[in-house]
Amino acid sequence: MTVDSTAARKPRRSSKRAGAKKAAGEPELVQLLTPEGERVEHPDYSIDLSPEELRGLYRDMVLTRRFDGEATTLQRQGELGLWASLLGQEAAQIGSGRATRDDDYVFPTYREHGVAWCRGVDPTNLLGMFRGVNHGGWDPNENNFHLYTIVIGSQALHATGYAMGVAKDGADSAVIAYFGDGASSQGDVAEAFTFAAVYNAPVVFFCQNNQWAISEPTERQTRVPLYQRAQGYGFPGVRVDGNDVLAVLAVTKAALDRARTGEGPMLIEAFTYRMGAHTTSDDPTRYRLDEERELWEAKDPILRLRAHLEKQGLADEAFFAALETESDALAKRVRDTVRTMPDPEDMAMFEHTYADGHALVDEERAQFVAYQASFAEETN
Ligand SMILES: Cc1ncc(C[n+]2csc(CCOP(=O)(O)OP(=O)(O)O)c2C)c(N)n1
Ligand SMILES: [Mg+2]
Repeated sequence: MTVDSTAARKPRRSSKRAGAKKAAGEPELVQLLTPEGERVEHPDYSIDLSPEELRGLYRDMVLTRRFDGEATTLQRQGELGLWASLLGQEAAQIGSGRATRDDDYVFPTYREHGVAWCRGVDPTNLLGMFRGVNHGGWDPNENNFHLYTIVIGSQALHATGYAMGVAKDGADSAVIAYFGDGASSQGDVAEAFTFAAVYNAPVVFFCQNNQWAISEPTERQTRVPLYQRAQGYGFPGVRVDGNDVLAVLAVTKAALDRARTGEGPMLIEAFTYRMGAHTTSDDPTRYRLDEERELWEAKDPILRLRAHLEKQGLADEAFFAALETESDALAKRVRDTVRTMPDPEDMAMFEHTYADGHALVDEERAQFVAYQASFAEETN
């Protein structure tokens, strides 16, 4: 796979160019694959993938969507407490996830199931947390993929601090911090931008602008396109078509390479759409119109790569059929594993907050013991 990474070093601002799509009233975004599945060139970012690599990206997106759909179903069946679907954001996550190197470090939110997949985290590990049977579900250092972070925006600071450490170690790896459009309003993200800029930290800020922060639209977060915020901090920002896996891969690879070679942070705004609910606890019909979703369905990240593969004769029916079988097997494995996950010990949740214990935790443990005992009394 070859990616031209010179672009991120010298961002250009030509207004008319192939591959730079502009919706009415919106700034241009980097695009290498149109919604119809046609390859277009971009003067700043290019990519040259083999048919096998293209099929690989398609496979990643299909399996991720299937896994995500299965998780939503499991929640509806009462097997998970909650699920945050990534439906619609597969290209943003697979493109950026596949751009990372093994020695890079990833700081996700709670929705980065596709990135986790690229990093080699077993999908069933993600579900343990949403079932409430573990405190996170995986060892962050095994795949350089940090634990899911629910406190909005806080991982931007963790990533920046980690990247400052990477630079001090003289390592040539990079760090990537994921966050959403809503998180961009958090103080933690602003502080992370400042520290990253001033210390020239090797961190890429990857903002998935999925147009919504629960029920708040992006226009409640910013008066300028989000990627332009970077300019005020002194590092480059770029908006990429977040439903175009090729463009996301090229732009993220360039940004990570740039960070690795000591050129500091960069902000990527992946312009995409949350096709489902915020989480399974949310009902988006209360605050947005079906027409909006339909507009975005026409830009579906998976369908456009499929169209490209078919038009170019890069994948045959046997490939798609085999992938369908593989998807079914993944869904079955996920379902079977989740249903048989052992429940944790009642008291386990008090064990890992402090290494040496804490008076408040002791008090809470005692309260919980009393609470549990109250049930025992009732049934006796
Ligand atoms: C500090 C903090 N404030 C509020 C919340 C509640 N909350 C959970 S998700 C969310 C919206 C996040 O939106 P965005 O950053 O756009 O990410 P998305 O969910 O769209 O991926 C909020 C406000 C939280 N988890 N943490
Ligand atoms: Mg959002």
